[in-house]
Amino acid sequence: MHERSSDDVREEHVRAVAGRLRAARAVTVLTGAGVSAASGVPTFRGRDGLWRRRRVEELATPAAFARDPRTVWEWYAERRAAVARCVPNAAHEVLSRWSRELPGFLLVTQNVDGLHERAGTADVVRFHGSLWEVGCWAGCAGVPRRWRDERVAFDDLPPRCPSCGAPLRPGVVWFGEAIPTEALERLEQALACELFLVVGTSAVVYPAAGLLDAAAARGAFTVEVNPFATDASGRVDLALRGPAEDVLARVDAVLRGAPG
Ligand code: BJW
Ligand code: ZN
Repeated sequence: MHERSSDDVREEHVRAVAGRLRAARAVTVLTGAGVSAASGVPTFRGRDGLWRRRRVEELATPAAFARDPRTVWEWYAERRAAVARCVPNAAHEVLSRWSRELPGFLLVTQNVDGLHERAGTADVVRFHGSLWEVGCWAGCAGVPRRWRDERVAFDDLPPRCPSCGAPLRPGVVWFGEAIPTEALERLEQALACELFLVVGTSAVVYPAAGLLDAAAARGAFTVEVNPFATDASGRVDLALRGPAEDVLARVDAVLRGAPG
């Protein structure tokens, strides 16, 4: 199913990462869409990343929503329905276990699909919001700023604010919008780590992509897990060139086995 396997990821590198995971007092993992690829969730910038021949940079903006909320909502409604049919894969499961078992572990995700949460990950920092939240586009005072909404079918698009009737907006972060305060408040903790893993992201979207350099500047050892080279590849201490669900499972097997 995958174009690449982790067969060409050297065992000594897998062991090196497991050793660092075991020894580190604090570990941060930044994930992107590639972590959910094996669950069947399309990535943004791969071959399957286009929706009706549009790029994410054209759809995921406040201006696109203001111009045509119905079309933007059609994209989100389709993605909700698709993600609802997906289940977490081995990468989510391993990260969930680490979040519960490794001291000082923190997961920061750019993903909005909720699969880390469904895998039972403790304390997920959501950098780009959630597909499963909405807010009032008019920002009216009659409703909270964001609330959970798990509908996968809508009578009419865009859905409307129950208080003022303005369109509801997806609870995600679009280009030009600020990262949620709750996520920014966790940055100090996220960067104060000894090991920083960047998994399944093209590392082109900022400020998320910059966390890697900020952690490295503070002394973290940095590792990339991705089947392909990315913007981050030249900036990490170690690149494991394979799919997350495979590479992380291998690291986890070493971690759980006899000390190497
Ligand atoms: C596998 C795999 C497998 C495949 N295993 N891997 C410089 C500094 C700071 C900001 C900027 C800057 N230059 C430009 C900016 C602005 C902009 C930006 O970064 N633009 C760039 C495109 C140039 N950033 C913003 O606008 C951000 N906000 C901001 O800067 O605010 C400033 C501000 C401050 C104060 C007040 C107001 C404003 C916001 C960015 C929001 C991004 N939002 C999106 C959409 C979310 C909603 C939705 O989902 O619809 O987030 S865009 C989209 O990209 C989504 C993703 O989270 C994000 C990252 O994508 P990701 O996860 O990396 O996916 P892909 O598809 O790119 O990559 C997948 C990878 O997986 C690939 O590498 C594959 O190889 C790999 N893979 N299978 C492991 N099995
Ligand atoms: Zn409203």
